[in-house]
Amino acid sequence: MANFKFTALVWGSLFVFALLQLSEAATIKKCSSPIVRKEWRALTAKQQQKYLSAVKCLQNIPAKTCAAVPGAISRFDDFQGVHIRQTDFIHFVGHFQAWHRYYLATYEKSLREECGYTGAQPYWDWTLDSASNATFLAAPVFANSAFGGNGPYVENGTVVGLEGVTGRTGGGCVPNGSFKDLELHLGPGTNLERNNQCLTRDIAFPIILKCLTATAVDKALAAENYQAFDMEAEGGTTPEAFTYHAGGHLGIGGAYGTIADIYASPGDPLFYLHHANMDRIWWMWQSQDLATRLTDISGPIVQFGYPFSNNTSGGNVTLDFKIHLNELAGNVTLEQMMNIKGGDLCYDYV
Ligand SMILES: *[C@@H]1O[C@H](CO)[C@@H](O)[C@H](O)[C@H]1NC(C)=O
Ligand SMILES: *[C@@H]1O[C@H](CO)[C@@H](O)[C@H](O)[C@H]1NC(C)=O
Ligand SMILES: *[C@@H]1O[C@H](CO)[C@@H](O)[C@H](O)[C@H]1NC(C)=O
Ligand SMILES: *[C@@H]1O[C@H](CO)[C@@H](O)[C@H](O)[C@H]1NC(C)=O
Ligand SMILES: *[C@@H]1O[C@H](CO)[C@@H](O)[C@H](O)[C@H]1NC(C)=O
Ligand SMILES: *[C@@H]1O[C@H](CO)[C@@H](O)[C@H](O)[C@H]1NC(C)=O
Ligand SMILES: *[C@@H]1O[C@H](CO)[C@@H](O)[C@H](O)[C@H]1NC(C)=O
Ligand SMILES: [Cu+2]
Repeated sequence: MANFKFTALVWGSLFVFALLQLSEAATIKKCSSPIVRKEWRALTAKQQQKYLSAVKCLQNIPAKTCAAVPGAISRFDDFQGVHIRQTDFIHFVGHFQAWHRYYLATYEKSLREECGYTGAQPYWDWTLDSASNATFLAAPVFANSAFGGNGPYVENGTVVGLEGVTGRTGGGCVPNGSFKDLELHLGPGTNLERNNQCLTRDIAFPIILKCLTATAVDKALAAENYQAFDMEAEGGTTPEAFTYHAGGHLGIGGAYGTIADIYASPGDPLFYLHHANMDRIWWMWQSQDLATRLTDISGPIVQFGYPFSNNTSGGNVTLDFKIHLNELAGNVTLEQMMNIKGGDLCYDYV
């Protein structure tokens, strides 16, 4: 009798288990335990070091894209190379946000799967640092134990960002922090041949004080539809029209800094923290009305369709528009990138 009950219990449990499996398969790729992306300063010192070590690991394992990118040496270069190759198709377009969301998730996946990182991609909420020149320089991301600070001032360098930018203060090789000895291999601009360079930064405070503020973020969050949101996030191409996307790139990169290079900017490891913050802001905007905003996507397919004009003569993006990351990851539709906790993505922000 006891034996029968036991057997019945076992078969009963197996039946329930099988049902659970079936319902799991029926729901496509559930995201039940998303990894959690946190602000840089919310990580413990140990977690910060683990992230930095994982990035260094990517910089030290061999490239996979050499056939297309002759100068690529490391997996870190692979990512930079894909951005260089796609720059003219992924900025000032309707799929700007989704492309960068996919790019970051793939970078995060490489850190985890190829470099043993167990955390999530951190973000940098620069609004916490942009009150003044001094508070900005004291931002934890610029610490010696983190990404290092500005480059020393140089009078004359190679312009990769904004020529004649007002208030530039650096331009030289970043002399401290985890990446002071980083050797970049690609760029400047569209160069995909081997060209060893250091990491440079050229902080220009006027852009930072204007663009990396809570006011700038709130303006984007108040947008009524995706296109208006994205136009606010991407801003224009002149200092008067810069918003927070350009604010991070040209405020930190100025004229001569790596992150100011529209093509080769992912050479600065801070790129990924700036863009994680941008992605978080998109998610914050979506989260205000998920029922509508998980499917709200539009905007020109051709580069510079905005800001100058809403030029959709090359077409508008829709949910079934495809994006890809060359050799790094396959084609996905914008629909697959709309939900950070569904489809192909599984992460969250705190
Ligand atoms: C890093 O070097 C720059 C340029 O010399 C300097 O301005 C900055 O204060 C240094 N940062 C740290 C944390 O030492
Ligand atoms: C800056 O350097 C470039 C290239 O070395 C040179 O052609 C140019 O004259 C220099 N400009 C100034 C203002 O020193
Ligand atoms: C902040 O830095 C800029 C240079 O980027 C400089 O022109 C300005 O005077 C500085 N402001 C203060 C209050 O130090
Ligand atoms: C482009 O579209 C945006 C958002 O829909 C709108 O605010 C803006 O006025 C339009 N610009 C032009 C030049 O039509
Ligand atoms: C609009 O985009 C097309 C490419 O689709 C381009 O040829 C044309 O010059 C653009 N027009 C304007 C006004 O920017
Ligand atoms: C793109 O969308 C805009 C706004 O909805 C519309 O005015 C335009 O005609 C569309 N263009 C194309 C090529 O579908
Ligand atoms: C990805 O999409 C592009 C453009 O639509 C297409 O040419 C290519 O064959 C696709 N690749 C795969 C693996 O589906
Ligand atoms: Cu980009």
